[in-house]
Amino acid sequence: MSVKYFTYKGVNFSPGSYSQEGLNFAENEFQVQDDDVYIVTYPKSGTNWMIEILSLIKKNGDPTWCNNVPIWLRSPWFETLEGQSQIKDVTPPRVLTSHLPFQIFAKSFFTSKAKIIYVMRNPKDILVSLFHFSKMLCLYKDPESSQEFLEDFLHGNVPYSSWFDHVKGWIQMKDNKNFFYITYEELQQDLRGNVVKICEFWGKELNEAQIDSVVNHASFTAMKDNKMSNYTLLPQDFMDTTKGSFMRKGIVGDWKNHFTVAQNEYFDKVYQEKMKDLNMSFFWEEM
Ligand code: PPS
Repeated sequence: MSVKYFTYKGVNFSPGSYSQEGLNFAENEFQVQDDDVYIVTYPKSGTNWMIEILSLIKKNGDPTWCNNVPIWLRSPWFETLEGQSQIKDVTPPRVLTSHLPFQIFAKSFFTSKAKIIYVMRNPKDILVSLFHFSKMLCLYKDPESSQEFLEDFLHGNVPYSSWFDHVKGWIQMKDNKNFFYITYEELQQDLRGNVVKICEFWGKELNEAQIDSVVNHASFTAMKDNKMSNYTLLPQDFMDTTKGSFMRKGIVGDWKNHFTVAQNEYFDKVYQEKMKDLNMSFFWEEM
């Protein structure tokens, strides 16, 4: 499908779900509440996995809410036009979602006591996930070839622009006590241990059985089988499930099945160049 992105303060958005006014509202007028928790991610980093985890924690491990209410209504994106109309129905403590980069995030957050959980993922796996997702979602440009998409991703010519800028922007918050960051890969390695850490960060006390329930109901299989979480309820002309599945593979390292040796070398070169001024290493680099 032919989609042309527009920019808001230099960041790409799709006209289908965003507008200049809506983004201006999200940045400058949206009122963050002190007991809000924000899931912030670059797209395809594990956003919905974290929504499911926090939905289950919010309900002390009881899956009834997750089994009956679509995931996007449980934790709307406050920068999308749909999300902005859905937020009024979210009961506190609100768990809200955003893919916004640091520099255009809701200003009122920075004077509040609200919390952010920032989820990151190996950008090579994000690229592969986004490539497949872009074929399904009417809001995103249909990729012509894997090589062209690689160039677009590395140069930030995709929705929400550059992964590098997103991570470098948000990671400045890493020492803030209201900011918790984690990777998709760490969630894969030890979901239970990280659910416990997330509960501590949020200030929620769950017993062992309740934590087990969070872990079981937030598994890839459970979410793939839950029509409230697997996005199959959306209309076909919005997300075309004949072209793929939102709950696609849910694994670490799928890039190895997609990248050529030359593409991998090129990606690594750009990655090293763009990340060299950031004095930290990421979990996926050590794997
Ligand atoms: S979006 O569209 O930006 O909100 O997408 P996002 O939710 O960030 O990322 C989608 C990818 O996350 C995978 N996913 C999971 N992996 C493991 N466990 C669970 N429970 C889970 N839920 C979602 C999903 O399959 C997408 O990754 P890929 O690699 O495409 O499979």
